Amino acid sequence: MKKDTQLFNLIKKEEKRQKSVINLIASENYVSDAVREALGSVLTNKYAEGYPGKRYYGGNVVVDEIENLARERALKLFKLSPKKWSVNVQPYSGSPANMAVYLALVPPGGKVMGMRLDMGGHLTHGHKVSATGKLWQQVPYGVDAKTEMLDYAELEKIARREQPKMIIAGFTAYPRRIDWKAFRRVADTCGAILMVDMSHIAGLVAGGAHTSPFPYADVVTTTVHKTLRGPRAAMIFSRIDKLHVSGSKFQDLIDKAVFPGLQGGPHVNQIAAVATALFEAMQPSFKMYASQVVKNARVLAEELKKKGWRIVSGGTDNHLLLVDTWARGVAGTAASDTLEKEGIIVNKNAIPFDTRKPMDPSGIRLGTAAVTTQGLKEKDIRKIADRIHNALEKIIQK
Ligand code: DSN
Repeated sequence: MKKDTQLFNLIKKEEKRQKSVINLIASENYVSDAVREALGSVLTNKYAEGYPGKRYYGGNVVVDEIENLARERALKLFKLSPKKWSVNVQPYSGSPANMAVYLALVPPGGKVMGMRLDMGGHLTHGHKVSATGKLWQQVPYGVDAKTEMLDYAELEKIARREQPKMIIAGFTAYPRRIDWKAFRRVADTCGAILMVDMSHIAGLVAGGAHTSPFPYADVVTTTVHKTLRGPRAAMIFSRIDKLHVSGSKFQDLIDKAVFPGLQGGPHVNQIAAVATALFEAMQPSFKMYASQVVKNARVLAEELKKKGWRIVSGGTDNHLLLVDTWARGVAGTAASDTLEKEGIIVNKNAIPFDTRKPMDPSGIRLGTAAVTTQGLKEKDIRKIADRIHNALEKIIQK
């Protein structure tokens, strides 16, 4: 067959781009060759609708072993007993994973309490442009205006007043430690299910650099491709001992919602790559990685602060930080475009109580997961902070 050099060259070009930039996109990372090998393996040829031992297609003996291995490793990595927790490793990515949990556990039109998108939540936490906000009713919450951090007493008030069926804890742009126990208390004030979406910090939880939500949550969703450094994919964990008001097990409702409710055949190559990433995250070196990610983010925040940039909430406890560039007259788009020209890739991002529009908000979001994978340490991060500062200063001087 004729070789598709056009596409091959584009992939090479993107590979070169990825290698030549400083990637500070908080939700990205660089996977290992082993993860990419699994993704590009013959497993992509296989249909496997159903679950291990209960498939609609023949020829799934090996695939069953692969999916079971991914499930075993997922539970082991997060120190979960298979007697207490179940995991579904079939979601194609984070948005369908979250959607599946809603479909499984909350009747259409029911209230779900989630963080507002412009305060650090995710579209699928009930935002009106997402199907989750059209099929369910979002009870929004945000951060405190002064501290720019979660105010759990305020959350409790909202939960008591609104009586949501489910509360979602987990964020895409929240730089601070999350108090899972406080979220449990909030959920218990109104008998809500507590769903944690730990997508951003899953790698930190796995590596012991953030407290685990599992002792407090009923359901935990996560993508695999952020700090966890796996392929684009997601997982849904649910407590086995928890019964839904309908009397069914959470696990059964969630499995049905993923397949056949929302998805068709699972991407077996992706599940194998998830298993590979979970294996890698169990190695002692991953603990060091997770702790270095946090150290690097902290140094980046401190250095930028010293140079006069306002960091939302005053700093960071995890892998990301938000810089309020507008405080010095630099809009988010100008900041991210200028940095890209300097070889530093970030994303523009709304800051809490943003007065500017989402397409050109007041800040940028910076994360250290990808650069830490490349081996960067505090001294390198200080140099990056200098480069960011110098580039942004140029805009102010214009
Ligand atoms: N789009 C992801 C992020 O950048 O945080 C969340 O899904």
